[in-house]
Amino acid sequence: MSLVCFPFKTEHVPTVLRNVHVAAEHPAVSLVLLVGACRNACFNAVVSAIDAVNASPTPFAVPVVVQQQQRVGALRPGKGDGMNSALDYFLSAHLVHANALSAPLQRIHFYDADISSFDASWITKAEAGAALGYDVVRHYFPRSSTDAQVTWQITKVGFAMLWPRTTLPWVRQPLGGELCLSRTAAEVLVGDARCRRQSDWGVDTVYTFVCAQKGLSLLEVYVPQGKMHALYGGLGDLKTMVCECFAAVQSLRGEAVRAAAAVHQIDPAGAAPRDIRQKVAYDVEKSLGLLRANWSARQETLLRLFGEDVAAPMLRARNWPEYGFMTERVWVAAYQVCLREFVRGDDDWRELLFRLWVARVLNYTMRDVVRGYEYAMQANTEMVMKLLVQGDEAR
Ligand code: GDX
Repeated sequence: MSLVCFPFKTEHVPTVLRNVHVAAEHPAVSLVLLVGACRNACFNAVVSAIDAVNASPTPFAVPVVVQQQQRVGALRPGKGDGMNSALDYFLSAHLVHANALSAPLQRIHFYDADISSFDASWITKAEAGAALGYDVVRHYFPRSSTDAQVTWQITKVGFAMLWPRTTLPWVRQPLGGELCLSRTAAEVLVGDARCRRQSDWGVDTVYTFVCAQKGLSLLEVYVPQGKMHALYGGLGDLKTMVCECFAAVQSLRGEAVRAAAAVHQIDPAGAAPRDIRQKVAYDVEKSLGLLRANWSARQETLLRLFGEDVAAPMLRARNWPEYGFMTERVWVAAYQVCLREFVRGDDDWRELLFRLWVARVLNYTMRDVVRGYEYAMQANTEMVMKLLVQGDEAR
């Protein structure tokens, strides 16, 4: 039997409640856990809404628990603390809920709380994969060509550069917040100091990495309807995520992963629906202004660590939004400098890394996305493939 966890911070409460109903009514689910970031207005509203259902003539059929996340890690308290708290709860839930649970729970599912396209099929697909014996089942789905730019430019590039011969660069959505772990996989993650420490957005990167390094088997299941959820405005909304996901890759760079140690199967994808193909995931005009914002004299000095092909146009971008220079080749070279030099807690480094990434996303948007959905998605894939070949040639 399974636990479904929704980590949440500030979300539309009716959407959260709808998703709780979906999970609680699923025949494979014995417990639903909502892990809130803090006791904010959303947290209180979720507690009241759950209490109201339980006091009604049609209460939930399984226990629905709302908890504030524990402080588990050592970095910014964020979604990582939420997920790690949920794993702890999962492992001992049969002791806390001895009346409702006759045995230890076998699987834990994670879903972002804000998915408006969430339905029972997400759980059913993951359960079917887990029943085949996979330790980890991850969901993947069609995404807009301008979405997932933390995944493509930060995580996939880093995984391909650092571990080209492993399954890591092939994980479709390595940052995805929708996944199902067997009890064995949960025990592996709880027992790993790197996962416990990662309290911020880097948690998805580290979970994905540790699962591959420890040889856990992985199935990626396809969700054709995609993930409809609250979208961001400008790329500025992603600054913290960019820096924390990059820092997570950087923190792992000295680690060894055995080539193709783990079983990894991918359910084939279907054609992306029209609304996803046509969606522009971020506000381009708003994002252009980011290239000019928040410069400091020290950042200008730090730019000297990069080649002239990065430093000169970045300096010009203080006055005029230049991004044409940030081709894949230039981005890969800049990424390597950042891997060596970036300092997680240093605001100037965070601004600089973020702005380099903005230039890269704008370059990709104006050069590849404008040529159509297939062209853009192919460009993303080819960027990763080229790195794999280069990694191999460098051996
Ligand atoms: N408990 C807890 N604590 N929950 C949080 C926190 C936190 O500090 N911060 C966010 N959440 C919840 C949030 O309410 C939502 O349910 C979920 O975590 C995801 O957050 P959201 O702001 O919707 O993230 P976004 O931008 O949609 O990114 C998600 O998808 C990315 C991806 O698939 O690429 C998120 O799951 C990322 O981890 C993932 O990389």
